[in-house]
Amino acid sequence: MSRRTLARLGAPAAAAAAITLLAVAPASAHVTVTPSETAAGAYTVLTFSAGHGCEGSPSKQFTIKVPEGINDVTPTRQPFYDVKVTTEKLDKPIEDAHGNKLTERDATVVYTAKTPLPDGQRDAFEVSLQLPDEEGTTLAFPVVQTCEKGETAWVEEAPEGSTEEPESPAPAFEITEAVAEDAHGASAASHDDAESAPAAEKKSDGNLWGGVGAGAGILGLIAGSTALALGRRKA
Ligand SMILES: [Cu+2]
Repeated sequence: MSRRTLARLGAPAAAAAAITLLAVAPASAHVTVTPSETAAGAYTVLTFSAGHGCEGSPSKQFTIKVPEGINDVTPTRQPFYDVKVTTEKLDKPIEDAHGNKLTERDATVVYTAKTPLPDGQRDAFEVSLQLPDEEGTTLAFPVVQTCEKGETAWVEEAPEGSTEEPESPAPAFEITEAVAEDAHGASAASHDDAESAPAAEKKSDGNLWGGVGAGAGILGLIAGSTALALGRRKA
């Protein structure tokens, strides 16, 4: 990623607005985000979609900025892109959910196209992460779309209470009320339990291998009976 792109991602909204005024994009499409979950503290998969190039120019790269309050992201592989997560040093080390000390945080996710995405075709990128515990906050993920000719910085955030959409809005959504006892909370809790109970984990590992063995046996039986069935059909 160029120094300029990094600077652009950090650029104040006003400066970014001035720059993006030059780019004329259709009102629809844009680069958008669709979260699988929006509840505070929930694990979510964000799907970023790009609906067009830069004024007709094919897209080469999408750089997604990880907002403050999120330190760890996992991108889904995308067959048409190379994906890379860049990190940055934290001012103060923090402890993650597993008790590990973190000195760095994930700063950006960069999807680089193996073949440029033609204008008029869309593509999507998934990033999984845990949402911060900040109900009611609008979470914005600024994206820089780099094209063969030019780029579009989807980094503008609508002023508080404004109904007017900026020219190139940053993909964003609102964090909703935390869900106490849903499947997500439960799975997060059991994940933590597994981490803090190595004995239980070992036991389940044993069960897992036992399960695989049994599974292989069953597969063998199925394969055998299929062969038998095929043999019968042939005969
Ligand atoms: Cu658009």
